[in-house]
Amino acid sequence: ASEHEAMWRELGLDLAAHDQLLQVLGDGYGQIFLSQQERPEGMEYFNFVMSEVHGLRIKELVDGKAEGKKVIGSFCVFVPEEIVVAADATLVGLCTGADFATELVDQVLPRNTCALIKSAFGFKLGKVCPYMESADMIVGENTCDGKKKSYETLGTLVPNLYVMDLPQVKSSEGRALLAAEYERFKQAVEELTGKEITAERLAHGIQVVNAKREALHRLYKLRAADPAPISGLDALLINQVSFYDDPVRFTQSVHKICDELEARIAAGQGVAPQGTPRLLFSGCPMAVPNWKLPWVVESSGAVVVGEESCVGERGTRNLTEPQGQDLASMMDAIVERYWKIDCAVFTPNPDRQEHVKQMAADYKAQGVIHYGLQFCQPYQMEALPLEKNLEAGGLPVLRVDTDYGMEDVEQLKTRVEAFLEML
Ligand code: BJ8
Repeated sequence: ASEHEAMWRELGLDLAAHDQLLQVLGDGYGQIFLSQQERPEGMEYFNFVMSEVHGLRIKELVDGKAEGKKVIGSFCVFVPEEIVVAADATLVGLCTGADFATELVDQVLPRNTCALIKSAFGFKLGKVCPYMESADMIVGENTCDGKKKSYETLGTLVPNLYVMDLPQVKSSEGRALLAAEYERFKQAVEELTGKEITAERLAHGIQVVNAKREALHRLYKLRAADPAPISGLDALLINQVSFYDDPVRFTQSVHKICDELEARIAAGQGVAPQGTPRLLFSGCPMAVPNWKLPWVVESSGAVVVGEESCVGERGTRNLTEPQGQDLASMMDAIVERYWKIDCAVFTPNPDRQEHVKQMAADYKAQGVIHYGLQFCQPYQMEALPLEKNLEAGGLPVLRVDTDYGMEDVEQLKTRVEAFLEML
């Protein structure tokens, strides 16, 4: 029995189901990650984090709660972490990348709901997510129709749902809505934590979160090298861990691995030989433990060099850069920073196309794999014009629509191999 069993029971987890989940997670991790060749030594830290993702990290959160440190869960990169950190609370990602308790989910959501939404419900209904159970507040956001309508149901399943409204058009009215919603969120966080968010505290929140993003920017840049110094799988994992880990410790660990990657690049070392086909991912977020597509791609003889995704550069591209050190300037900088996120729920959304092109050029990708989750209308709708635009510029695109099931792995492998041959 795990030393954490009492804690899990106290959080209300279904221990038998939870054991089963950890077993599957551990097996999948071993098969997909630990079997990779030439992994950087710095990945040891992330192995450890993953092995303790429901253990030590939850213990840290629970211990923090005993001292009054609140936990806030979110499903979207529009929830400003700066504000949460400013109130000495912890933001954790609740998006999930695996099917669970599917029979229970089918009783509350239509079958044609995307796997990401279903997964969050499966983890709640199956009582296997210690993050969800330890959250003092869960933030839902009005983005795609699937998410915003499903929060009406989620609100009946969790006691502490807070819904954030978001604009869909980048107009001045849209920006004003975002600013008003961030102000309302700031007040809600102050109420939850009992801490007033002063200019000094917010400056600290901005500094901590920017430092995390800058560490990731350093990692992204190093992936431009050929041979690639780190696999796409490991880089994705680091992005995924950024949603759970303590931000300061995470930042240090990313810099540490970057030091190692720099040395590798200087020595001409990589995870795959020079000249290995290089691909860019673009599309829906890949939440932990969704490793299917990069695993298929990298076991087919290619290397993934970037993710145009919210678990990737769409989520971390911009920094919060206040013009002044007063509260109003900082809040305005936060609005400005998130306003630039080019999620497909916005209409129109031309920046995303430019970012995909820019990333492909920066990381010397020879092709783009568009990753759409089945039933995700925003990203599936954008995939077609994006494909046309990129191919007109000479960049081949493979459009993949899939879910979290493993039934299509062989078929995906065949398609990826055929795509690689034509590069
Ligand atoms: S900012 S991408 S994290 S909303 S896959 S649930 S869109 S039907 S996740 Fe997202 Fe925020 Fe946008 Fe990023 Fe809906 Fe599509 Fe499902 Fe999705």
